[in-house]
Amino acid sequence: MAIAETSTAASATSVADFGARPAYQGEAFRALVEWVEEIAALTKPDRIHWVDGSQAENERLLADMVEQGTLIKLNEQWRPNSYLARSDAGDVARLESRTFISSEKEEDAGPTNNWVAPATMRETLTPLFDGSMRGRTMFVVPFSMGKVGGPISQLGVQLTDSPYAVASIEVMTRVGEEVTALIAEGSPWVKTVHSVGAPLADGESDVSWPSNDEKYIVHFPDSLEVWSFGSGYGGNAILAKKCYALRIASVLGRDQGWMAEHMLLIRVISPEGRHYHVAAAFPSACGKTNLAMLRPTIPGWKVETLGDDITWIRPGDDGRLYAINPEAGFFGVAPGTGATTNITAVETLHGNVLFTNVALRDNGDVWWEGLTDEVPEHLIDWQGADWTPDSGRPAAHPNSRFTVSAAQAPSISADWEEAVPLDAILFGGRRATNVPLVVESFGWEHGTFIGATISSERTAAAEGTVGELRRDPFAMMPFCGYNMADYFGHWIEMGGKAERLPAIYQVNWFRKNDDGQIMWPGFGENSRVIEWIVRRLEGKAEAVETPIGRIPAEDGMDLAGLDVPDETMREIFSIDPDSWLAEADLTEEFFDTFGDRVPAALRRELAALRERLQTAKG
Ligand code: OXD
Ligand code: MN
Repeated sequence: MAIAETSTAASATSVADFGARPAYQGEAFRALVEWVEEIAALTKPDRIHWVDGSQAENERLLADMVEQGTLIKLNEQWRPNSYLARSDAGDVARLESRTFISSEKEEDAGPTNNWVAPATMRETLTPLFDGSMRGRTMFVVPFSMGKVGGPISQLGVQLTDSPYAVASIEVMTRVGEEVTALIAEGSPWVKTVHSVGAPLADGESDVSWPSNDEKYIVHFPDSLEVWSFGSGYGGNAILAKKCYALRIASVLGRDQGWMAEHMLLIRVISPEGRHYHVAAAFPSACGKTNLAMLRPTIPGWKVETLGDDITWIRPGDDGRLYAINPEAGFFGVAPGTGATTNITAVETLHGNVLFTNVALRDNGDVWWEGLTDEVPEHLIDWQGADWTPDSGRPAAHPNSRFTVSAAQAPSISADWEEAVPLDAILFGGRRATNVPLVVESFGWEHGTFIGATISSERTAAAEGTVGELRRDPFAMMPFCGYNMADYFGHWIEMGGKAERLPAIYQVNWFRKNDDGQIMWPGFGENSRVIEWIVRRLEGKAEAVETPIGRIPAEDGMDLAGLDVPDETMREIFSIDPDSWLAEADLTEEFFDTFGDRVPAALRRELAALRERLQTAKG
């Protein structure tokens, strides 16, 4: 096969330069071409298509996928320029058990990651990728995380045999010629290789969602590469997202003095018109998109969206930390997104959306649980079967998704692609017990301790007793590309890299009463917590010191018009030293799983917390 040229025999409507290799000269571009050739020699695709990111190319890809049966075109009247994909039933989510950090040394991956030595892993992967793209097109997708050429941005190239992945990457990142131009000029870039692992024999017809039962999502942090095999779904296939923007980028950040975080990013505008930038880390399925698109219930306040999932942070020249959302789109969970929970997201999805595994309405539009209060009488479910409300199963897969451009959100900031100075960082988990609605840390090291101890109860625990805690430090448990304890150390170190650090807060929307009911109304009312935080930043709100941090003084938070009894508010903020001491023991056990790699500053924070709790007990 002639690698340098694109076959024009793909279809009768091919134009000569569709997918052709761009004509750059020079060493840097040659290195890219050589790598593409090397991977093609291994994977043996029928064709190579260099993606230019143009609209015409995108339209052609989508049309080809409709013809092939991978995509269903939705009714233009209800959902213009939108498509539905139905995945294989065995390929519906990120797979943490098949995700590997193949660093040279096992201790550099740490106890929270699956580790296999790089040489052994390459011995496993090479035969899998050998011929894995046969009968298919290999797409070369140059992408930028962050605006092309931006000061915090990074480049990558994904080779993939999945046109669905190409269409998704085009929404989630900036794809195209401008990126190739930067690579040709010598900008560094990261190599990512993806195959659905379903080669086609001569004349074999394709299925609508090709994949392989065997799956690997592998990161080589020492050579800055990602290799993903067997899955076409989400983070397993859009390698720019979790694989690059978190796992590989966390390694780059460690080595280069910046941070890659699993955080949403918002701008809060006070009634006086002042701007504050807040990043927030929550474990998956804790309402990140809702906070990213918050509609404040309190008059005069406004929240603008900058990002919903990932934030990259770098020290600026002025002594502050600056943040960007490296992504260009939202890959959000559909179920639970509705007019009452997140009307902004619903409005964002008016058109130009790639849906995956949601249900299809009889009118050619989509539906999922929670979109409307009224449940349609008949649907085609995510697997293509007839569905009625009596079917006894969800119509949309619980992890069904929308892929949509961030620019489409009505709440997006006009300058959302620019870096913003960070004023506050929030850490939240889903805690039935112990953790009050909001706590202000005593400073960066205490805030780092709070981030390192984020957790959620595994089961509904009785009030006052700590249940088994599922740890998710910094909400990065599945996403840190190196030893988590070293990552804690990197956070401590970053505290020395800026003169004016963001203030750090712990929040918890999910505390329950004795009857097991969540006490705080959440959603838009979370703006009251944001308001208190901003007023703290301005030095205008009162706080009281407790052993675990500072909480709002009585009457310190604006609760006007809120229907939560004083008694409940007291419970939401109550701190039981005994229960916290028990939690401190669990934290020590958790730290011990990392042995002596946990930074001394965090051990000190734990000791200081225990001391404050003992003092409070008297
Ligand atoms: C996500 C996740 O899909 O965090 O964003 O799981
Ligand atoms: Mn996420």
